Amino acid sequence: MISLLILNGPNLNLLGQRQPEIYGRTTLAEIEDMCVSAAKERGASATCMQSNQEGELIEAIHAARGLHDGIILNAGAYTHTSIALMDAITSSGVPTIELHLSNIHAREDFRKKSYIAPVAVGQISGFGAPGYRLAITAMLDHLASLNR
Ligand code: CA2
Repeated sequence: MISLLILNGPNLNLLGQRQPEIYGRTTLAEIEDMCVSAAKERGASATCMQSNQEGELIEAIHAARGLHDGIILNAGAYTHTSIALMDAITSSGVPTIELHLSNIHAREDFRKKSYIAPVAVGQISGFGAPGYRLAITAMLDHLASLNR
């Protein structure tokens, strides 16, 4: 069975509690439940993790090698700063989709730079919580295309 890692970075544990005009009202727990159900409906499994620590996110990406087939990563603000996360994705070799709730290209200039994008399969940005479901579908399609 295909196994996906849904990895969320800093401050995303606060979802649904503050700034709903930007990030919506869905909590992280609701998003994680939705990811588990969406993966299951498609015959796959999803494991979810959130951390506010850059090092823990890096460890999770390293550990994903051999354990998970794909990663859906919302790296939060580390997206725009972390060469270390970029290197972790490259070294793990696990196909990764970059995900954002908001459209990072329609916001401040500093959010337009992503260190994740060059090493990701692709980017989903601006669709809110349903974007996670889109990312799961996109990842499963991508993994299937690799085996064709
Ligand atoms: O749009 C996204 O998903 C972001 O990755 C969210 C990050 C932001 O730094 C990125 O530029 C885009 C911020 C996550 C903060 O989440 C909060 C949630 C509720 C209340 C406050 C912050």
